Amino acid sequence: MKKLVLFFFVIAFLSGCQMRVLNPKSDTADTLTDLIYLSFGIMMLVLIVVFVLFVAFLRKFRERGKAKFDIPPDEKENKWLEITWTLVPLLLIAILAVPTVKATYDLTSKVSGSAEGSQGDAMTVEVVGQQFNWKFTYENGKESYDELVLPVDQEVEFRLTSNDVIHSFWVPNLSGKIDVLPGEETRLSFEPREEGTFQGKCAEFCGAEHTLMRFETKVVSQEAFESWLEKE
Ligand SMILES: [Cu+2]
Repeated sequence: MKKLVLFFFVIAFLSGCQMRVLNPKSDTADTLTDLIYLSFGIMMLVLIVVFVLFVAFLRKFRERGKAKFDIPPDEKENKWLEITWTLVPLLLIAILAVPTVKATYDLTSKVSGSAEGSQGDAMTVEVVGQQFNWKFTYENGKESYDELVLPVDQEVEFRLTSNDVIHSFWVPNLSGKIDVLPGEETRLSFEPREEGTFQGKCAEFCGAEHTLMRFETKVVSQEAFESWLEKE
């Protein structure tokens, strides 16, 4: 048992686990992280109830000394027990489903809303994924490779497409994943709320050098962004 615990900590340490998903730095990422905590909470609730009952039953029905434990007669029907174990999972799924569906619609309408021009203040960045790098094109035509620079506190809408195979655009601190498809445009939007450098990557196995398909997302002040944008 001790070895198993040690093994777990060594693996967790060596994996360089950074928990970026649980360290949100944008409005979109906040929503997603809340959902993770909610589902984790429900899971822990179920886990604790099951384990407490498990241990309680083990104690209650254990064999004591030499006295043999009599197997009780089968329970044929128990209306209230059956209602309980039907309703409780339904209730838990409802608690999880309602905010999940709401968040999904909110995040989708955020993007499709700006397509109709109702969110005129969002900045647009065109993203092209290709084996094995990322190209970002800004509104003034400036291009950058594997380096995404964004102003803080500014809604950004990404329009993504691929030059070859299917990729997936992912900055764990800032947003969920979005598929990047050849011959089709997908969209994603978020508003970074803190300056800093965040690791981005391709989250869809796309070939031999897929692991090299990383990029840096630098969230900087509005002024720093303007001067970067004007720089050749
Ligand atoms: Cu890729």
